Amino acid sequence: MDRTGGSGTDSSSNDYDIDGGNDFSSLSTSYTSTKVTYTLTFDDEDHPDEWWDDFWDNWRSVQYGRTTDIESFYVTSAGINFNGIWDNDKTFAEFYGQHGNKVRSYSSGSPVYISNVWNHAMDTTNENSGMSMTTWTT
Ligand SMILES: [Ca+2]
Ligand SMILES: [Ca+2]
Ligand SMILES: [Ca+2]
Ligand SMILES: [Ca+2]
Repeated sequence: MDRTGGSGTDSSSNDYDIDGGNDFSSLSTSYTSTKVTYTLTFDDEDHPDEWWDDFWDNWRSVQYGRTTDIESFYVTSAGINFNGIWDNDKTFAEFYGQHGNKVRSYSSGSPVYISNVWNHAMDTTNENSGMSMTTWTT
């Protein structure tokens, strides 16, 4: 799921006003004998507050030389590993981007919710049942 722009309030009563242009753009997969890594690229990352979004986009341009957002998770026999990008069970418009650590059990076809929080923090459960969703299948 991703906000393609627009404003509203999430299920934790956090307001958001997203400028958009932050679509999920590509998925790459890499394999080792014990691990499959999924790397997702988004056109942008949009903070729920427009002022902070401009500030953050500028900072990311300087720091990373890009405004695209790249996140990854991986699957091993232990499960699906969201270390560094787990949503901490927060909802979309939480002020601070979330970077929790979590391993979830995995079964083939498990959905991954890739925009539970605006910074593309994710989980295998949806934190934003009141919001519209876009689904991709691989
Ligand atoms: Ca944007
Ligand atoms: Ca942005
Ligand atoms: Ca969660
Ligand atoms: Ca991000």
